[in-house]
Amino acid sequence: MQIKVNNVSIECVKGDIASQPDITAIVNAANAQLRRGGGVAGAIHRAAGPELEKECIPLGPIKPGEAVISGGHNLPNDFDIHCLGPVYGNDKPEDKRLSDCYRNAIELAEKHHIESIAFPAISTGVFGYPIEDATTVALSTIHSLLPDLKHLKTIRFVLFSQNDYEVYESKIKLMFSKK
Ligand code: AR6
Repeated sequence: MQIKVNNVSIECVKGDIASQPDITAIVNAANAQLRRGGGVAGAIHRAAGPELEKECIPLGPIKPGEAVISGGHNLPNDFDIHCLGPVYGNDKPEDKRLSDCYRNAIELAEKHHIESIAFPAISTGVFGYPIEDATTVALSTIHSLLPDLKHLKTIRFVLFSQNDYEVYESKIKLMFSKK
């Protein structure tokens, strides 16, 4: 689904974050060391090739809520933005740390004059953040940043499961349609 707000397209799709060829920057749900991992990080590093990890390791370690930017290497995207989400139950306050991820990623994208960005549902896999709450944090953070965007024209959320897609779809309608 897609909604246009303030001239920015807010989208959600069901799919693989590493297969978004029309997007300039994709976001990685990274680990602190910025090494290959499972889930999103595994898919991104597999598609990008070993040079991505070589570029990333010197940029780490990063703390929960932080974001760093690298090239896309063999991915179809020019950039990867690597965020470390909070481990649910550990990195408190989790909502603040998760919100920081989205805000820092958007700020990096704007700084590099990036027009389109795709996010996975950061922290909702191995890190255990409940999808409903994580979605509310992600969307309210993006909503609050919309008035300040100068370069970004597309913000896409890429969800792996049908359930996660439906959570995003209903919350996007709720939070963005009347604005
Ligand atoms: N494309 C889009 N979404 C995906 C993909 C994919 N290819 N694969 C999984 N998801 P996770 P986290 C969904 O665990 O919770 C890694 O090992 C998945 O269903 O990738 O932030 C890192 O190295 C879930 O909803 O990220 C870290 O150690 C969401 O993406 C740790 O896991 C995030 O799942 C980070 O954990």
